[in-house]
Amino acid sequence: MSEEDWKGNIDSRKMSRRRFIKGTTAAGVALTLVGIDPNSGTFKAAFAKGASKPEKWFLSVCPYCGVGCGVEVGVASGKVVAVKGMKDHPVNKGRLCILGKNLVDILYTNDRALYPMTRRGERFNRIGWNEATDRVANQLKQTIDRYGPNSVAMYISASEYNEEYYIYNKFVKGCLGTNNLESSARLCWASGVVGLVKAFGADAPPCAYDDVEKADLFFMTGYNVYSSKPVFFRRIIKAKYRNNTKLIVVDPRNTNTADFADRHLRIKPGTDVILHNTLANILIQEKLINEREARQLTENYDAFKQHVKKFTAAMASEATGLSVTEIVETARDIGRAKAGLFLWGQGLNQSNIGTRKVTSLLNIVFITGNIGKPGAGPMAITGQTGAMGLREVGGLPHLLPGFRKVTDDKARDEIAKIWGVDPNRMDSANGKTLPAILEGIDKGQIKALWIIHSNPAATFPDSNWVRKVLSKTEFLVVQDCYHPTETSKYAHLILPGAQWSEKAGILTNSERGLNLVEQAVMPPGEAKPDLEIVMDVAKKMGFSQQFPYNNTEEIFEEYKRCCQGRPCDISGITYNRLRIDKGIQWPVPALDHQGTKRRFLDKKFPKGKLRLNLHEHQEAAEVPDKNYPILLMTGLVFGQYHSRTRTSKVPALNRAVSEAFAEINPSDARKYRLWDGEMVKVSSKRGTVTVRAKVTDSVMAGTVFLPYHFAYLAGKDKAINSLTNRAFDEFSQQPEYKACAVKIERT
Ligand SMILES: Nc1nc2c(c(=O)[nH]1)N[C@H]1C(S)=C(S)[C@@H](COP(=O)(O)OP(=O)(O)OC[C@H]3O[C@@H](n4cnc5c(=O)[nH]c(N)nc54)[C@H](O)[C@@H]3O)O[C@H]1N2
Ligand SMILES: Nc1nc2c(c(=O)[nH]1)N[C@H]1C(S)=C(S)[C@@H](COP(=O)(O)OP(=O)(O)OC[C@H]3O[C@@H](n4cnc5c(=O)[nH]c(N)nc54)[C@H](O)[C@@H]3O)O[C@H]1N2
Ligand code: SF4
Ligand SMILES: [Mo]
Repeated sequence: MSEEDWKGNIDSRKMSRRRFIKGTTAAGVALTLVGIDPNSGTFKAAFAKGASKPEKWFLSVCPYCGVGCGVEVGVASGKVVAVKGMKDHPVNKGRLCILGKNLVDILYTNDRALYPMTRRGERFNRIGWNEATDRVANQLKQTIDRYGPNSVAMYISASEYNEEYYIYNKFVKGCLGTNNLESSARLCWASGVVGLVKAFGADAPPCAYDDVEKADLFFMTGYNVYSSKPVFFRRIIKAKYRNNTKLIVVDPRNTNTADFADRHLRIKPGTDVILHNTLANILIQEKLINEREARQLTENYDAFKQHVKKFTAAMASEATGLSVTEIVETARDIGRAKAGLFLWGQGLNQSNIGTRKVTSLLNIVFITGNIGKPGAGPMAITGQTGAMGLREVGGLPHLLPGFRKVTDDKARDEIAKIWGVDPNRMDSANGKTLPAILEGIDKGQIKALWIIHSNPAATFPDSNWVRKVLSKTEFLVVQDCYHPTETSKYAHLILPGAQWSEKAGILTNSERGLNLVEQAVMPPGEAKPDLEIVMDVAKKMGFSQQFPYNNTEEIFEEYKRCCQGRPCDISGITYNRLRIDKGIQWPVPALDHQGTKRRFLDKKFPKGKLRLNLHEHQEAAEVPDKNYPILLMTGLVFGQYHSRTRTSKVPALNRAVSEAFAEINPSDARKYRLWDGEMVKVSSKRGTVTVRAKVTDSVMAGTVFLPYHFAYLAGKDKAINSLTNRAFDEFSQQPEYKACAVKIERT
């Protein structure tokens, strides 16, 4: 497939589909599938330029998306020289997408953070580890003595290993005595998880990737899987053509994913709750569901039936911009399916009503009985590679290990015992979410922030405001594997973290499967594994007893005790077992237990029955007006990742996309007299960026799409998040990245 294909050029996308279908008949499904995207099917090892032959291969997992593809890392003379997909790995069976395939290039760059550094005015000076950790320990201690434990916070990632989350948790909640341990999952899957909790009564992802081959319907909404999970998308498409599985895609944009759909519902942005409630109503009115079963499965079916009555197809058509026929036929497709998989992404989560969008989708899953059977259910594949582990270990301000809550007295006692800390030291109130932490700094309530493995100056909305807040933080520690990053620029202290392949740990993927990541090489310079840095500081603060570990395996063994008898029981997992059995899915209560592919086959749910949540639609926090007449949607592109600290170093990826652009509908281009390829100014009330116009009917008239990967390091006027709005979902506090008002002008 040509470059143009995934840049969003409509014509070439059509061609790719034609080519795909042609290939299906000619060369057979398997071969054709490689043709979806040459980079999602590669088995070949990628070698560093001029590298010698690997002397040894190590087990690993791709550090990018939540699919969690198994990787082997080839090492020669102490350096990573090759990467290949793991052939016997159940998730990817040897395949990698363009991101995973090019991992070698991210390691040996000239902007790796190699030494601790301290700020002197606008410059950073190298210091030793002893001085650096002394400083963190002293500053945290002084701040806590003066202002109390809740004046400090740690902000981590959802791309880390379970052992890392465990150490941060123990340090922040058990030793410092605050629950202000927050993670980038807030920006990513918070609404999805809160939705699951509201519906199931607990965080309860039920499905397995193997459900893909068992389904006869894929309902995929707000999810550009072609670009965001290429290896998984390949599997979806393969199943679709082999088994004739129907693919319905709901997306306002004409994405590459939508191009493969049997039915693409080009929904008016933001109106998903109306669509979902209407589909439910039609399913009920046309008797396409088994009401008796729905009543048995859910606790409030009759109230729900009453609630959705007013959502008629005519009303939904008006609100969503879809035709009555499209809506009714979609309901019938869902009603006819024997096993439907419902998959969603950020088009639902990243909205001021993200949780409502998710729960209204789950309502459809439940009333149609698409739960507790193979091939059916809500399949929540998180964005980041460590997101599931983060939830199990409790790396969030309301959780403790093993899906326990910080507000639960018994839970705190149980964990305090395992941690060897005084339970009275632990806070019984939820800690602060990232929006509240940043607000807290702005208001002077939070004095010290330690950021590990995240780049909020690039990725949080309204980034001009974020930069202002970071620059007034009294003590800001940034622990990253690169410097400079958008965020490290504001640090008082920079700590060099080892990155992927330079440290060990376990990752849980989106289907609850655990995999071992081995340390393949030593970190460069004086960089250290993130958890070692945190333990060094903890020990200097007087908590040596709590951190006696010699290696990550010992940390894992202690963490395991927190999971015994919990939904995520992993008593049957050891490092050694994971060297052989890849991707065992929790619960795994014993060593001879094979893991649990699918949950709830017995229809026994955490709270007995499932809950149908009754919600109304609400418009975005900021809607277009006279001055800012266009709706901005942001999202990802194939081949670039997040703030690009890693992917901007990879030539193969930069050949694909190396600059920011704005997809603009031809009618808007005419209106504002813009040419394809020229530089345009996109402004919101909060900021302005200058990007290249890409005129395409991939986006609807009155909307514009910008990839969010570009920020200040790409150029002063390139920070896409300087445009976005600081509006959050009412339940999950996830930002509304998919809607704000902008204007477009010629430069
Ligand atoms: N290449 C690449 N892959 C990645 C990442 C990356 O940065 N780059 N990041 C990873 C991470 S952390 C994540 S979270 C995932 C995200 O993966 P996705 O969720 O697939 O990505 P997005 O582009 O954020 O959003 C998906 C779609 O939502 C649509 N959308 C916008 N508004 C609405 C709406 O109101 N309703 C509906 N139904 N749809 C709407 C957008 O048009 C977009 O196509 O990708 C992961 N994979
Ligand atoms: N406008 C807009 N904004 C968005 C989104 C959107 O759709 N639109 N999507 C949101 C989503 S879904 C997400 S997940 C977030 C992502 O937001 P972030 O997590 O802030 O983004 P990353 O660029 O992945 O930042 C990770 C940082 O950790 C560093 N790093 C990598 N590996 C290691 C390591 O092992 N140790 C240490 N110490 N550092 C490491 C990287 O260099 C980088 O600076 O962005 C969100 N922002
Ligand atoms: S699909 Fe996701 S996990 Fe697999 S190689 Fe690509 S980015 Fe990595
Ligand atoms: Mo994400």
